[in-house]
Amino acid sequence: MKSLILVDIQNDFLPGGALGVPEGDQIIPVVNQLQRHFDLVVATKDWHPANHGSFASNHTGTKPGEIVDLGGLDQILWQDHCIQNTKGSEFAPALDTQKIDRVFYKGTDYRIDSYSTFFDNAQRKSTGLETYLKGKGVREVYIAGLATDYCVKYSALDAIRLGFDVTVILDACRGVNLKPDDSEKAVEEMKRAGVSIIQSMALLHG
Ligand code: VGL
Ligand code: ZN
Repeated sequence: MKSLILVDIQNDFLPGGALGVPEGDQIIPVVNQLQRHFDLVVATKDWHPANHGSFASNHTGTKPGEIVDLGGLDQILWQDHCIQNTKGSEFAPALDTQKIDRVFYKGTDYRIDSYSTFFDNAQRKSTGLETYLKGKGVREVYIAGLATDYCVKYSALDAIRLGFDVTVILDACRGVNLKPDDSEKAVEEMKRAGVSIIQSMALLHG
């Protein structure tokens, strides 16, 4: 059983959004094409309360990009983004959502961030995705979405640890690239952990 995980394809991560990922919108037609090649499609939403600890606005005298301590973990601060039930947290309008079986929410606890679609950043609380996938008999997961250097990377690394066969579809992802080579480094780190990296062509015309 093969599942496609669509990571955080939300308005705030598109160009012009609160935390716009360069070219983030360009993955949408690819992702829409890919969905029909999978037995199961699930999606995640970054889903923060307004008082979330990853927002620079909730720490006095800080700016996005700075690092603070959040509950004992280093936390990069971001612009306010993906606030629950706002336009910015909705799926991108061009995303085909018909085949999405279930949506998993992350970053809901103001005290901790959650880049991975499986666990919070301290690996304490699960989103339920692991149990869900394993319950459906999924052994292979393919990952697409935003952003390559954060939520895609941490989701792929967790999926490996959880025993899935993991593939990231690179042209169906884009990175934030706070530093220009962050996405390249993320790809190297994923490869070293055992993640397969492919282009969508391999599935669409394979
Ligand atoms: C993400 C930064 C902050 C992501 C989420 O989806 O990659 N990045 N929150
Ligand atoms: Zn976030």
